[in-house]
Amino acid sequence: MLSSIASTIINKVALRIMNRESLAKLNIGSISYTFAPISSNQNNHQFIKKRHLWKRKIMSGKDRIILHVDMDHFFTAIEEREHPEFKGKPVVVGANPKEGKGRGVVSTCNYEARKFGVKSGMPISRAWKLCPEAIYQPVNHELYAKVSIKIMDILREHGDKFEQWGIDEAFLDVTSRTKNYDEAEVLARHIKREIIEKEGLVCSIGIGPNKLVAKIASDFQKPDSLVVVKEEDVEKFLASLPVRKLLWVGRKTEQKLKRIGIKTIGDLANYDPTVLTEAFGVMGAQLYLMAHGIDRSEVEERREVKSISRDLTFEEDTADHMLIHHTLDKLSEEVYKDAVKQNLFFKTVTVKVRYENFETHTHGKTLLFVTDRLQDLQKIVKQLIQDYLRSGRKIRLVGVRISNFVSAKKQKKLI
Ligand code: TTP
Ligand code: MG
Repeated sequence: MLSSIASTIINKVALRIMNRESLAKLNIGSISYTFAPISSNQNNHQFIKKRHLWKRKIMSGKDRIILHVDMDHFFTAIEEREHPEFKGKPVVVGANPKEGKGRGVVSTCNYEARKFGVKSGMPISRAWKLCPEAIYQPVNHELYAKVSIKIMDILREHGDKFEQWGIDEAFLDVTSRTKNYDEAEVLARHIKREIIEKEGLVCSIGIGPNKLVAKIASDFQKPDSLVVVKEEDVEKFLASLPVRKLLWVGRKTEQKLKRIGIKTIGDLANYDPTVLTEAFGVMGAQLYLMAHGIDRSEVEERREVKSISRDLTFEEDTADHMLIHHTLDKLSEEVYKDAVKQNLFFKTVTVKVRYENFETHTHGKTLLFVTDRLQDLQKIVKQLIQDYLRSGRKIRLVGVRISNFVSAKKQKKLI
């Protein structure tokens, strides 16, 4: 979330805190923070802000108003739109459940299915156990991608700045076109209505002074929600939420924080930043800032695709080299076709392997030159998978990813 400049500054501050220097000042955008020691006894500095734990001074600059829009149960909502007879019933999009013997995962499910405990990423066999009566639909990537483009085209029109964040979510900076939060709320209602009218789909919107807060707000009361968090309410809004709501806090960080008694964002905000930095390095300083709802990162359009990937879970775990190679060739073909469609040359190829015990490895190779040839891709994939096949262990899933792209247009200029 934080810009690279901000991260660099945080790095320096974190170092100063770790080196126990007497004062550390941190400037992010227009805000300046001062970490100050309260005592230096036994070389054990603690850093506090002048009033509470640290000092937060608004130096200059205009406050921003940011919207985060996230479509509700995106894939299943599209399936419901295409099949009105699904409405009101639990719907799951993902691998074929094969009456509980299926082996892939749930991509998403609608809110009716969520009541049974079904979730994204869960094995489809488990979803079947929880809700055999649900309607199970295969993933129709092509359709969802087309709808996503239309949604993004609608959203782009409503922001001074626009940034797509995933297939179904985006940030809008609406600072110059809304005088205050009330006007931003009117705009958000208009956007919700427009998406329903044009695409027949429902979304949730969060409004806040930055991307971090807007994103947490859009998730707060899903589905079909509109949550506004003004600058002055940020810390109160965040305080009772679990730390997992913060971007970058995954299960491991959550566990580590729990071990030192931190469960909520409020716990984190009140923690000694020195100890956080000692425990988590630079990430500790970032966590501390996020817990206070600080995020000066800009909304900026990134048109580039970062990577293209495809995975496949085998019908049965296998050590059959022929089958594995054949599957990887097919997956390579699929990612290759996607790259060609988008006029992309690639430089990095990565394979993913999941063994029968779910142990998962990835291994990548970056070429000296960019390529757009399927033969190159398939050859490298074969080299990369070799080490994993030697063990003779049974494999559950394989995947192929290409990244490090150069657009074909630019490439032609280079040649
Ligand atoms: P999300 O926005 O995370 O989920 P969602 O839109 O289905 O539900 P929510 O109402 O909570 O926002 O992801 C967008 C789409 O991305 C989702 O519809 C399906 C896909 N997806 C996967 O394929 N696998 C996953 O593990 C997740 C989380 C999402
Ligand atoms: Mg969504």
